[in-house]
Amino acid sequence: MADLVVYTFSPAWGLSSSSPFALKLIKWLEIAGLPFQQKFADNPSKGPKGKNPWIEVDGKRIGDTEIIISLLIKQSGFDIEAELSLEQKAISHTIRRMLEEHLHQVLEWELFMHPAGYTGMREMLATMAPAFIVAPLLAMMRRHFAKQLHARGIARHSDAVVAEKGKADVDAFEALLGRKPFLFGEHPSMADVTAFGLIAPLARWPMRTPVADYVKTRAKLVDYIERIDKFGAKARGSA
Ligand SMILES: N[C@@H](CCC(=O)N[C@@H](CS)C(=O)NCC(=O)O)C(=O)O
Repeated sequence: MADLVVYTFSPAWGLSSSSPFALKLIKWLEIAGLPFQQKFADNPSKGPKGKNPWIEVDGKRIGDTEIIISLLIKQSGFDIEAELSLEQKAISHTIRRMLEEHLHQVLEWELFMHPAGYTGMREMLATMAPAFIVAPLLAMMRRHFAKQLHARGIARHSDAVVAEKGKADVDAFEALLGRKPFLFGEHPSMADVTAFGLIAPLARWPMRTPVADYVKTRAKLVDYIERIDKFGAKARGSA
């Protein structure tokens, strides 16, 4: 396979990136055992879809983890869900959509709208950017996310309702996981690597936001995230 470069947000909270979608893609690549180089790009507007992450392969830039992974499955022949039944694949798809299209909104809301998340983001940015830029950059990011999250719907609710909605996703996911090591048994599926992307930041970040605090009380879920974190070959090249 041609050289693969993965552009992601910088590492955070002991994770290889602060971006849930980058964590998902990197975990999939690690499990596939495909070599890649991770480069940091904290401005998503530089990506082909204006979102992070994206890849560069064969001189082409490709955005969106679903499209990227479909392409890499075709190129490499590795399919993480090859052993799953059609029904299991459908369940995996449904769980992934819940996490990506709903829990992701709650996560962004906690990072940019909740005061504890916002303060934590300010501290994180202060380690990455010159001091004079931090306040205006963060204010710009908050305006951007306030608009986006209002358009998507989540920011129209009270803080308490957003927290309940996020916790409902966490509870549903935990019930589906049950006592299994991964959702469909001994090997992670697409839904598991997506859960790693979405839930690991909530389990790891130090900010006291409601859904992240809740995740940290779910011992089984925290163990599950640690299990996925250790799963897969370390195929990453130097940053
Ligand atoms: N469907 C996309 C979603 C990517 C996405 O939402 N990325 C977030 C970071 S986790 C982003 O770039 N947000 C910046 C923005 O929306 O302006 C994928 O699968 O890659």
